[in-house]
Amino acid sequence: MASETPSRVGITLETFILEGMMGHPAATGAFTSLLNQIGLAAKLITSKVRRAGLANVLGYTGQTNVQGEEVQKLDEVANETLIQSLGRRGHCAAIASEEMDEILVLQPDGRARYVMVFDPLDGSSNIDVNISIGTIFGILRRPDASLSVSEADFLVPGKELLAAGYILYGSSTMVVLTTGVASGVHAFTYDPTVGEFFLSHENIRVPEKGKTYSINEGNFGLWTEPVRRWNRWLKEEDKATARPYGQRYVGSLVADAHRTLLKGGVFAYPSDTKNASGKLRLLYEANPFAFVFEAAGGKATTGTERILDIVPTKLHQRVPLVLGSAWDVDAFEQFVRGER
Ligand code: AFP
Repeated sequence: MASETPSRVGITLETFILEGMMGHPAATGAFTSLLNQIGLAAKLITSKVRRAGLANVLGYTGQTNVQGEEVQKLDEVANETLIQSLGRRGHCAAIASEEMDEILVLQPDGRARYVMVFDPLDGSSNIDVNISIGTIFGILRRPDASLSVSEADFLVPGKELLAAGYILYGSSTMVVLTTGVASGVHAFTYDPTVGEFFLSHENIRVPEKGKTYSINEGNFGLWTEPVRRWNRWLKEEDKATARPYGQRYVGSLVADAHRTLLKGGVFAYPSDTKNASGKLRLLYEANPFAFVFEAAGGKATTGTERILDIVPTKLHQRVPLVLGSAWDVDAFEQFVRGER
């Protein structure tokens, strides 16, 4: 009888990474070190996020606190924390951040073979109301490390990602990480009493079909007709397909996508008359999540095209994003094609 792989639930993020991300060929010392630096940044940012509510006591952002120090905006703090953590070991040649207009070179010589994309604090308009926010990241290998690092290193399709994931600052802090389909998606929950992330959700699989949808429904009047028809269809009664679906929308991609990853269903931010190319950013939001969802057995599309196939033309490119359970994403595409 074939023996089952023993569960690793309970091991620390650091041990998990050191064990080689399940034999991923790219898991060299440099790559594992980079992943560990993300773990470190997650600890540093979470400690700042958890004190954010005290900004009201210590001084509002942009103002001077009782110690006479300028209180920095939390998304800037998260951005700087990531830059410092990733710059420390010299393995990251450059970063592209949602917070910065251009790439930032961290290591100009050819020894650094990786670049990173991130949205340091996504959903930041939710900070003031104490609702979940997150950090999203992706790691790419430089096509040719002997050339000077440039924007071209970042303008590659999401299917080239070596690793991607996010940090969710929710009721607990969680790091969700994957190096692709072969290694699966794993979540690590932070124990603040010992200052470690522990593997809590091993090999996450998105349910094949869900029963919730997540969308800013206030945009109904701005959507295209196929999107409106899909939305009305979700609310019709049909026992066989578990409709009507429930509606859940936080307005923080990390929170909405994380729930969709665990519970199934569909998250959508389609194009509309206000945002002709959608609202979310391809490099910092759509690609890392598409990589995570595909590695967990789900799908991610613009409605007409697989997200991970898109060749970016600029750093801050926006894209319509629909991700979730395979059945639910397929249904959205069928509406767009006029098949339903
Ligand atoms: P903020 O970072 O400005 O709060 O935007 C969050 C976000 O980029 C993403 O996390 C949400 O899914 C999406 O925007 C919400 O957009 P709407 O407010 O238009 O629904």
